[in-house]
Order: sequence, then structure tokens, then C-alpha cells
Amino acid sequence: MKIDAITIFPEYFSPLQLSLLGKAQEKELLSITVHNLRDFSTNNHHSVDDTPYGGGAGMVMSPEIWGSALDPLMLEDTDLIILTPAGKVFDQQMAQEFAGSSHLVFACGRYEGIDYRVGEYYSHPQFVAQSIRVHEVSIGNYVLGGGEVAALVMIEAITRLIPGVLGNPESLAEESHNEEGFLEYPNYTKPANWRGIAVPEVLLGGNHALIATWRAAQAQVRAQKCD
Ligand code: 6GU
Repeated sequence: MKIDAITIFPEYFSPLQLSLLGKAQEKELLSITVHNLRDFSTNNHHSVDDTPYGGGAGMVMSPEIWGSALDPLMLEDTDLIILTPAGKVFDQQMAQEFAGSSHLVFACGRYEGIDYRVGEYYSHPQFVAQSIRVHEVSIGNYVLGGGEVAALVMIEAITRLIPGVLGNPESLAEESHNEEGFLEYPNYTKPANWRGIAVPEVLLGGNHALIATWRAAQAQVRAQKCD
């Protein structure tokens, strides 16, 4: 999978070199390129935003600069993800869908967001015909200063689903076995008694059928608590 991220704060993406994602890039399962939006600004101050038509607070990011940054990345078969608190809320199902993509482009807006025409433009039939799909995505119902952290969250959730990226593929298999896909049963390790709290008895015996039943029931209890 190829990932491009466009941002005015490339440093936000340095954690992607760590841990499993760093290794996945070394193994060439994944290739992540971060682009500085300011490099595409042609004015003296390298500014990327302007005042909103219609008035109001804040600044809006220029469609011209975004167009220059995005055009070279809009290759055949690409998912363009525009990060905005007004987007569809990201969840595990969406992560699964994006994990099947060959090219993700994350457009990280700051200020009051990106001029709305950018998403409209790349949704035109000419781009649809090239298998370019535009998605407006939010990571939850709260407002962040920009899309960078949201993109990081999405990249972590999506890339761990790519075969070979996760260190232990059994973890993925177990996740997909349980009904909710990701709401797991509680886990314990040694010691069997910690500060007076004992590990549930059933886990200490070797009855795997009984353990599976107990875990399924516990996952249900957890799911109900989350509702
Ligand atoms: Cl994608 N962007 C911003 N600015 N705030 C958010 C968000 C995105 N998702 C949730 N809040």
C-alpha cells in the first residue's frame, strides 16, 4: 500500500517511523510519503489560507494550493481522504475497507478547513472514471485543531490490517472471530493474584472449551457496558 499525507506540519507524522509501521516500511509492505503543503504555495509568505467568502471567523485553505499539491497524487485507483470534523465518522468497518486500497491520500486541513470545491473537483466524473474516490472523514464527535492527528489514527488502524504488518497475525484472527470485531474479553497475565485481585479461576485450568465460552460471555458483558 502507498500512503501520501499532505499537511502544513510534516513533523506530526514522525511517529510513523516507529514500531510496526517503521518495520512495515522497511519490509516494503507499506510506503508513506509526507508532503509539506507550503511547498506548493507560490506567494512570498508561503501562506496557504485566505479569508472566507461571506465573512466569519477564521481562515480557509486555498483550493489553488491544494489543487497543486493533489494533482500529481491523483493517480488511477486512489482513495482521497479529506479530514474534517463534518465527515463520516471513522470506524473499524471503514478501516477494513481502506485496508483493501492500493493508494490512500490524506488531506489534512487546518484553520476552518479546506475550500469545499477541492472535494467537489476530485469527485467529477473524469476522476470517477480513473477510480479516484473522495471521502470526507472525521474520527469522532469533537473538534481537533487539524486533521493530522486524525490521519495518524486512521493510518494506524488501517495499516495494522494489512497482511504482514502486524507482528502477530493471530491477534487479528482473534479480533475478527469475535462478533463485535474488536471488543475483546479481559486479559490477564502473571501473577495469578495481584494486590488481592485473583485471575478468574476458569483461566487457570486447561479447559479450552470452557475458557472460550467464558471469554465470549465476558466480551458480551463488555459490549453491553459500552452501549
Ligand atoms: Cl478529521 N479534523 C478535525 N479538525 N477535527 C476532528 C476530526 C478531523 N475528526 C474529529 N474531530
